[in-house]
Amino acid sequence: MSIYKNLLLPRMIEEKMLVLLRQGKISKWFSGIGQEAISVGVTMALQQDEWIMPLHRNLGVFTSRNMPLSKLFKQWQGNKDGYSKGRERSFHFGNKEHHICGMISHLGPQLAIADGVALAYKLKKEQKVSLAFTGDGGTSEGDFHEALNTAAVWDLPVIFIIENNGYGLSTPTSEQYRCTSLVDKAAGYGMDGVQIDGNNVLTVYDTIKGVREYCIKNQKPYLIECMTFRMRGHEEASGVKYVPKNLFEEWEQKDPIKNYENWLQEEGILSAAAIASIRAEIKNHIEEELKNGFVADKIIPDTEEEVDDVYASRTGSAEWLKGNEETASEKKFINAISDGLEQSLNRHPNLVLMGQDIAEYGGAFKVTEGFVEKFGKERIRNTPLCESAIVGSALGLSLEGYKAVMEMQFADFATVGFNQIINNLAKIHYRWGQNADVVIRMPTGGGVGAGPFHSQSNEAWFVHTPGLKVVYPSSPMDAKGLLIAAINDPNPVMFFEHKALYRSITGPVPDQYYEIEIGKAKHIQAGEDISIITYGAAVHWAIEYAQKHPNISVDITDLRTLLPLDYDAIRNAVSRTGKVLILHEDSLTGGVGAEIAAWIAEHCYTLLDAPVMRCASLDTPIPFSIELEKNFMAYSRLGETIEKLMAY
Ligand SMILES: Cc1ncc(C[n+]2csc(CCOP(=O)(O)OP(=O)(O)O)c2C)c(N)n1
Repeated sequence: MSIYKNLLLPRMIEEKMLVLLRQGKISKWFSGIGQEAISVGVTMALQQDEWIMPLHRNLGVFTSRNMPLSKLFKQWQGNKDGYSKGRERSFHFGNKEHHICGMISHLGPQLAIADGVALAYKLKKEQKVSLAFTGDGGTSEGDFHEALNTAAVWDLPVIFIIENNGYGLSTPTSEQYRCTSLVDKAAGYGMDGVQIDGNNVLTVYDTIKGVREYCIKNQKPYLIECMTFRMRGHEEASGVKYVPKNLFEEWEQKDPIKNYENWLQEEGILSAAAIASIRAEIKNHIEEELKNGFVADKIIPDTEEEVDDVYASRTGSAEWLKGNEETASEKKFINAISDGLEQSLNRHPNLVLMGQDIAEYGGAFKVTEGFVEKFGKERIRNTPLCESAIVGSALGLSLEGYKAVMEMQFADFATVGFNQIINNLAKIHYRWGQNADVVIRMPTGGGVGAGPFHSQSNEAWFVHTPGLKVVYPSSPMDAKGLLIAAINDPNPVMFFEHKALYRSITGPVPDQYYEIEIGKAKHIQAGEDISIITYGAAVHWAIEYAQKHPNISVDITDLRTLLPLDYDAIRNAVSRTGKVLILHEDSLTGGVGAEIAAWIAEHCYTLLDAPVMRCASLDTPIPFSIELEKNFMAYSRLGETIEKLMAY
């Protein structure tokens, strides 16, 4: 009976939604009519507190988790009292209380989040699984491969559900894949799988129950291909012209609700009268909830609230560096980072490190050398070569209260995890209030003749993304304190470590655990002629220049954090000399310097005695040959730029 009610509810809601759509009361609708048995059977077979990663046709997941309909209606209308304060459409939202993680439009990224949740269950030794959905179209995405492979290699209790409804928008499966059945792919990952009738709710329910037990007992993932059909267009505006009519006729006969109703009647479980009465009851429920759902105040935008909600607030006290620390040791930049990581691992038993070759090998730069012996393979995790899945897994860990630090082997490789960083990590708190407690370490920069794909400065890509924090230390003391602060910050932090500083820069590093506040610049030295505002390795270029040119009095500010910028420090730097040079290793066009120059022009105009100048690297890819690389680097034009500025 509860299965029947749960199955009927999303169908009847959808039928109502289609009417409301025609009346212009809701904006977009992706129909799951014909596929309900999958969402409902799956959700009912799991425990209420096991995370599900649904997609756009999985209304039955939301209703079977008993989300109040009135609030769902508010969500679909873009109302403030929905699940996303009007910031997200249709099913692009989640809710921690119901253990549902909302999708982003890109589909595939959902899958790796389930890996991270399953990893958390595994580490906590909980008897639980996570479950993620994909369509047949989504199986062609790299994210599908990465997530399944990672789950298999890490022996994670995840259930992957493919809803094979024959089409990805208008693309039939014949143009989507070449294997006979999608479940055949399971073998390639070394996992088991099964293909089932997705239109039979009891088959779905029983299969998931069994597979759930298998995943928990064997600590393994499992792939289930549910054969089904989409009875309406991709979304309501897209029509169904491209689908042969006979398919609709054929699948109409296999309608999951009609068939289950017939079965219930044949078995004498429900009479026709009982069915009519359940339908009437659900209809009334929907009408009632709709009434409540339409009682909603219009959104009055509050800019402050919009901006505030981009980041999660930090709770608990911080242990700032006070300057009177009792003991300090001279350390290389790289050792300061290791120190910060090690102390954080001791401080937070829920902190997990992930990255390629970071365990026994110690990482490409040996930052985590010796960690696996101290903290074990579970917390110091070698990953397969799949940046996107690991960023997604880091987010999944965060859903279950873990902290994750991921090492990009080189900052350049963030490109293959870009979508997860930019669209999942950065936006999730604003979208539905879930934080992403993730730090991504980014060994960055050139100067070591490593060519175009091991030397890039790509911080500006991330500075442009609300929701991220971007930290870029230049000294060993700052590196340790800022890294610890980044790990304590509940938001996603991109932590840039200039590779050329790793072993060339040494400085005093307090031995104790301490934090340096994110978002605060440092005044490196006072001067009267020009102010250099800079960060990273370029701080050392500025210091060196000043030392070699005692005739010029150079004021130097190290930004330390690029998002958020310390505007007070920038204003102070401008006011000290009236002549500003912004210096960075990144290329000129669209670099962080452009943003700072624009801000100074707008806010510090009266303090200026000269135009704001920038010294940056060439607008070319970064070349391999040492001579070409030197020519590329901003450093090679620093002297002439300062002379120009001095001439004003
Ligand atoms: C990365 C990406 N590319 C393209 C799209 C546009 N798009 C949205 S849904 C969809 C088809 C998805 O098909 P499938 O995975 O089979 O799921 P279904 O809609 O059939 O349930 C496409 C191409 C998208 N959302 N994301």
